[in-house]
Amino acid sequence: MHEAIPEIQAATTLEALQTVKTKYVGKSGLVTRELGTLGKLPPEERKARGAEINAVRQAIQTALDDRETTLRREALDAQLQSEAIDVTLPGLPLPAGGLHPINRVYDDLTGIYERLGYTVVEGPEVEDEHHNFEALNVPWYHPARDLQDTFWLEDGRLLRTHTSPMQIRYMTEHEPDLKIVVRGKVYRYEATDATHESMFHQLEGLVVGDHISMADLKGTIAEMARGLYGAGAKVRFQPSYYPFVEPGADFAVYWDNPRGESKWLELGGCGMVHPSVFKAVDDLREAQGKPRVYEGKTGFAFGLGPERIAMLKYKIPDIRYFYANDPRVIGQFRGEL
Ligand code: FA5
Repeated sequence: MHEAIPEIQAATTLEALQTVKTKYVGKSGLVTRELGTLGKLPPEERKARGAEINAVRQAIQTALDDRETTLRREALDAQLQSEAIDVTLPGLPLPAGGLHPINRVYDDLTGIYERLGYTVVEGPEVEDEHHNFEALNVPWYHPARDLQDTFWLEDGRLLRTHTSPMQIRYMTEHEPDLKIVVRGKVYRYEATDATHESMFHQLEGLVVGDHISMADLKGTIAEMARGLYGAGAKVRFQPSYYPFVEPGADFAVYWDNPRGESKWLELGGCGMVHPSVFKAVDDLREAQGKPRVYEGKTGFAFGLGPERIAMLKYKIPDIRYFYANDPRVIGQFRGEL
């Protein structure tokens, strides 16, 4: 039994210690069994022998308790050690996502318009013919429908070819005065090249009120150009034709930078809202039991492609890079939100 103490000392885990404990002081352990033999001794020896065994058992129990305390403390120390956090270590960088370049340009643009008091809205990409064409003064026989080749859906609906149908939707729901910009995807069934995609984005503007003039439109586009390209930015308007405006124009921004890469950037179309559009809106409102409130109003609208701005800003030579999901392109926009 005198091996008990060295065995206890040698136990390096709580499990090993439990084994030693069972071996000596468990129910059928050596010491317990020894105590059981007392009854067979002659009475005069019993007392002395009993005291002896009890002393041994006491010594073993004390050694067991001490060892257990030690092992538990060691285990706790080890755990604390392994789970310790060194708050002085530099943090691990987390892989950050990034905003797509088109969303960055959208944020720049909508930021400019929000500061001018515009409301930013979005609308459905699946449209009906009435909102995408008819109400915008493009009847079915109109050659302008060929200008925007359309993806038709099976149920006669279509993927919107521009964001202009939101002019109709918004005016049907809201009364003037109003100032909105619409952001979203548009689709055209056309061959792709470095500057044309079959899915791209537009930013549409619409302002309606009393005595809105072409001068207001030009001032607004100029303000946007300054917001994008600084105080020296210039804008150019050239007459153009869109059935839903009269007069209509295309506008370009003179893009000037210190590296001498100045050029005119053709951005989009604009014009004064055509009276036929206001009439179509009033007709829709009337059919819904709403008052006709657009007759006699004036307004301007514009629509532009943010891809053009992003291509110049980020020096992306081909529009198709935006949507090819090549991580080498998109990865360059990580981590600087
Ligand atoms: C329109 O879509 C008119 N709805 C714009 C408008 C709104 C005029 C309100 C008047 C009043 P357009 O088809 O020109 O117009 O397209 C507008 C802009 O979208 C273009 O200037 C160009 O920047 C961009 N765009 C047109 N087609 C593509 C294409 N396939 N890929 C990328 N961008 C395109």
